[in-house]
Amino acid sequence: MTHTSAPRGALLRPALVAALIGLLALVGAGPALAHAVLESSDPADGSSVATAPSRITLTFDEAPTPDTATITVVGPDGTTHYESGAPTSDGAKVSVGVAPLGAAGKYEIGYRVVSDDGHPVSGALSFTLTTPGPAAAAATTSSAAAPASTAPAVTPSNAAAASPAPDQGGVPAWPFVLLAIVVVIGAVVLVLRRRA
Ligand SMILES: [Cu+2]
Repeated sequence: MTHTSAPRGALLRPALVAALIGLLALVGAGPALAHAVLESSDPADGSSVATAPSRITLTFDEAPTPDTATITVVGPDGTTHYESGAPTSDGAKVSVGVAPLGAAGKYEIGYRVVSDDGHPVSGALSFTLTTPGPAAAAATTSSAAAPASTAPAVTPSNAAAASPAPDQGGVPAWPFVLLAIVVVIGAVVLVLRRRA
């Protein structure tokens, strides 16, 4: 067995060298022909962050054409944009400012750059904000104050049930409207009786 393996190895060697040369040629030609590819990001794709980032940075394997990038940051509601200002290019890094984030949840980052070879490259990634951002604090205080002022403390059980789901504010509102109508009718009846 050892006698046959030696000549086989000798015959295989030129083929292996040829294959390696071919591979090196492909690798060498590769980056010149390929588009820019996103290598990393800050925050990282799929990561969870407790503190809202003030800036999003995308790092490509090669420098995209400067001033061709667009970066969007869309909040958990799927409509609110948080990107702020025009993206800036620094070699292979493209970044954009981020406005104060809102509710905790998944934030989608969309990007589009033009490769050095002229081809547009686009993609999407996301990160999850685990703690509501500064913009959410203002929103929650205003929405928390709204049901407290409109709903009188007549039925504490209703108020307690309504607070965990503020988006269903329309459901607990009608008993109070009904109560107001009853009170008005009662007052009218009392006034009419006194006059009679
Ligand atoms: Cu290309």
